[in-house]
Amino acid sequence: MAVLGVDEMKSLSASRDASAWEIPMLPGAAERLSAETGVRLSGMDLLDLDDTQYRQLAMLISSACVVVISDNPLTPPQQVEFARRLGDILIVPGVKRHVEQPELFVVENPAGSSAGADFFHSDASFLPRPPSYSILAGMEVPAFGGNTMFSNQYAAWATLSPALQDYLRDATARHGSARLTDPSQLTEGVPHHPLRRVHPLTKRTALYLTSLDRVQNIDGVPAQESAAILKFLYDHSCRPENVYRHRWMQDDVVIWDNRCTMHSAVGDAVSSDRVLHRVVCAGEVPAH
Ligand SMILES: O=C(O)CCC(=O)C(=O)O
Ligand SMILES: [Fe+2]
Repeated sequence: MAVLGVDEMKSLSASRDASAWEIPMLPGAAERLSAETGVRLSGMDLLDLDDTQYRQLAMLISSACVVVISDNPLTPPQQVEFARRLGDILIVPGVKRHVEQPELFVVENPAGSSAGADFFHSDASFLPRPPSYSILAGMEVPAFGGNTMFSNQYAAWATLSPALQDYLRDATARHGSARLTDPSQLTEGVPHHPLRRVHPLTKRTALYLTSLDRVQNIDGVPAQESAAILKFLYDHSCRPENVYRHRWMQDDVVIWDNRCTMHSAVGDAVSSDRVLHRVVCAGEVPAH
């Protein structure tokens, strides 16, 4: 049953708040994917967990930022059913939906093309309550090309200087999306989210950011100063040592927590058609 040992789970959270970790009593085996970020679970049927195990899985995702579950082929209804165990389903405005399963967004990259979202971002931060988990299922996976990368935004925060952490302590920034051409899709207006975000489950502090075309101006800070600081924070977050790069295998289910990670496709050419199905869970108003 037990997968990661207590000491290993604690060391995953490095010297930062080790109390954030719970020991997941999940079936199968677990393996850490990098020093800071990511755990792979194998030998587990994710449709066959009890409520306690779902809670532990949620805590594991929120602690490791991203969890890869191997060998779990999912039909669209099964993926939605699974996502519901992690939270309410969120329908993100402005993205193309699966015809039969409107909760699903289809990522489709024909052979030879490159994945579109090849810049680090946090999903749908233009919403007042951005998504918590995003669940991406590998339906058709190329032999090479089209990896997905994940940053660790807890580590990004923890490695800022105390002076910069202080500067950002109560800072908020306006979020938007160039993709949303119809502003009526944003019924509650453009949100201002804290840059320092305390995760509701782990209670750890993360740097909450998205791509620089979607996070605009730190409130109350002159435009040039804000742009320079946001660029520094973004580059700081996306440094290779703060990133896990995932090479997709058929039937991988990859779940990340948008409250503590950014992600980016690698924009190289895929060797064959690449099809991924995404469902996202509703989150809460970001708090600091
Ligand atoms: O294509 C990818 O690897 C990432 C897609 C993405 O950003 C998403 O599904 O939210
Ligand atoms: Fe995304």
